[in-house]
Amino acid sequence: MTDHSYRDARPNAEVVLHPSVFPTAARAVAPRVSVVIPTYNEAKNLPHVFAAIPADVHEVIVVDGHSVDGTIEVARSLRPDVRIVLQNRHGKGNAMACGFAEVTGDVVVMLDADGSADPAEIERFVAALVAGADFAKGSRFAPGGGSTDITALRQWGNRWLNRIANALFGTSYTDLCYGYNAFWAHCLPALELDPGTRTHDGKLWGDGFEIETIINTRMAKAGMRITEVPSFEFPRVHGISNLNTWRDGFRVLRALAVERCNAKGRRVPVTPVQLPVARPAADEVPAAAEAAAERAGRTA
Ligand SMILES: Nc1nc2c(ncn2[C@@H]2O[C@H](COP(=O)(O)OP(=O)(O)OP(=O)(O)O)[C@@H](O)[C@H]2O)c(=O)[nH]1
Ligand SMILES: [Mg+2]
Repeated sequence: MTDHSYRDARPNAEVVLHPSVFPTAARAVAPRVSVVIPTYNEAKNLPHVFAAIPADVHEVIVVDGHSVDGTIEVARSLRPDVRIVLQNRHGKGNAMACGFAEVTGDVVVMLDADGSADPAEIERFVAALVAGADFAKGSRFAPGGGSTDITALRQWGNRWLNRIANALFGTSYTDLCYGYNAFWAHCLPALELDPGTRTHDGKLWGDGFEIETIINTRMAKAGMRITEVPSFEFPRVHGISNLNTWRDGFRVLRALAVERCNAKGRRVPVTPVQLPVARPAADEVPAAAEAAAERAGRTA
C-alpha cells in the first residue's frame, strides 16, 4: 500500500528553519488562523489533507470550483464546521479571491487540496508572521525546503521567472511560483483582488494560476515585510494537475509585466491590526500575581 504520510515521504525529515524566520524577540500572540483551500475535484485528497490540519485553526474555508466528484459533501462529512464558498468564475485565482473575501480570522493561510502541501507547516508560517512579517512566503528552495514533485522543466521556468520578478520588483524571492503562503488579513485590502462580484463563464485576468505572482508582486509593491518560510512539496496524492506548464508559465510572465506597469498594491494604505499579547496559562496566573504583589511591596 502506498504510504501518503507527509513526514515519512520527506527525505530530510530534520527541517532546518530559515534563520530569518524566528528572531528572538517574537511577539507572543495567538492569532486566529483562517485556512483557505481551493478545490476542483479533490474529494479523494481531502481526507489526507484535513487530517493534518492543526486542531486549533479558527476556520477552514473550502472554495470549490463546481467539482463533480462530491468534493463538497466529503469536506462537510470530514469537518462539519467547514465553510463552503462557491466561486463564480473559473480558475484558482478566482477561487482564492472569493475565499479571501470570506475570511474572519487574523491570519490567512493558502493551502492546496491535492496533498502536496503539509498542513503541519502552518505553525511555521504563523510563527513567521507573529515574529514580525506581514507576508510569509513559502519556498521550496530556501534552506530546509524541497520538492519531490517539481519537474526539471518547471524548476527551470520558475527560476527564470523568479529572477525576472526580483529584478523588476527589488525582491529576494527564491520561489515565485509556489502556492503555499500566509499573511495577516490586514494585507488583504492592499492586494485589490476582485472577490468575484462579476460573474463570467470563464477566466478573467487574475483568475488563473497567475494569482500567486500577483500576490507576491503586490505584497512587494505595498512595502510589506516579507519572510520566506522553507516548505516541502509532495506530489499530489490522487488525480491530475490542473496546471499547464507553458500556458500558465506565460500567464505568470505576463503578470510580471502587467504588475510592473500598474499601481495595484500601492494604492490602498494598510494599517496593521494590534493583537493582544497572549495571556498566561491559568496555572501561571497566581504566580504572576504573587510576583507582582511582591514587587509592589518592595517598591512601596
Ligand atoms: N476552486 C478551484 N480550485 C482550483 C482550480 N484549479 C485548481 N484548483 C485547486 O488549486 C490547487 C492547486 O492546483 P493543482 O492542479 O494541484 O496545480 P498546482 O499545484 O499549481 O500544480 P502541480 O504542481 O502540477 O500540482 C488544488 O487544490 C486544486 O484543486 C479552479 O479552477 N477552481
Ligand atoms: Mg498541485
